[in-house]
Amino acid sequence: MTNNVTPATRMAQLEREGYCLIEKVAGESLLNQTRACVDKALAEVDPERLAKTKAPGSLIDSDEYPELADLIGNPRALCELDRMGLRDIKFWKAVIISKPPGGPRLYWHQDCLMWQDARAYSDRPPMIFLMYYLEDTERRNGCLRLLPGTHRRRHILHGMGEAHTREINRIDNPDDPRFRDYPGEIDVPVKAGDLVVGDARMFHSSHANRSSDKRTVITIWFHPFFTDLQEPTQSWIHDFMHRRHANWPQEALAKIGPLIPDYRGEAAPMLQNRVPDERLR
Ligand SMILES: O=C(O)CCC(=O)C(=O)O
Repeated sequence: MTNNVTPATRMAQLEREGYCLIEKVAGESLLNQTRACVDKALAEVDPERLAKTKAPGSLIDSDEYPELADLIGNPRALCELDRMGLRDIKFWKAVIISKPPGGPRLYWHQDCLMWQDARAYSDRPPMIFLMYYLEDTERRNGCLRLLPGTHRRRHILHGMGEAHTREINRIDNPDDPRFRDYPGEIDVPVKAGDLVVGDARMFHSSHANRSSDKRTVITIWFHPFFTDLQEPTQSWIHDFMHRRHANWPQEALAKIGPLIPDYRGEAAPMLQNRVPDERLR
């Protein structure tokens, strides 16, 4: 995609294919600050925990890392999303996913957690990801892979099990079909600082890292048009975000102020549901 792509064409691509790319959204200083946070998180993580998530690489949540607030609240990204027409966006969590040299490919999965919500069967994504890669990526060091269109269309992968279970994270079965290639898949190589915006309902994965350096992505989960989601969905996002980021200092929370969910209704939080029903065809 080139720089003369307009917000409207990006939005159309997000709706049609499930993703779009926005170039040069994080500058060198923000990238370096985020890389320092990643190094700290990787130094602190229990190696036994890393062994349990061999397929993705590190899966370190933002709970204890308020240093990520600048990236999550990055005004350049928020401005571009606004220009695309994505409004009333609320934050759920961010994850540090660092694939070490030699790290294997990731399995195909989709991350929508609210398939009971009518929004999951509409053109308006109930949940989107913002992926910032901290290194330039290509197939050799584990770039992102996507199956465009699968956010709105049933695929054979929908019947192959849920994402992020212990077994698939540990690669108990290297022949699991979720590690295979599928017709229509594309590679999404990017430059550090570019932003991939994607629909959480779309199947995605990554290539193995065959380079001698680690490859890290910060995945940030947002919910656009928050108040248009069903109340139990809003309640769950609110509850999760506030509980998991309870230790963040005010200064960090202030950097993501408009993104903080503020559900004030009475509905109990939804139960997570990763499986689409018959409404997905
Ligand atoms: O590691 C990657 O490139 C993809 C990360 C991913 O699949 C996710 O954050 O859900």
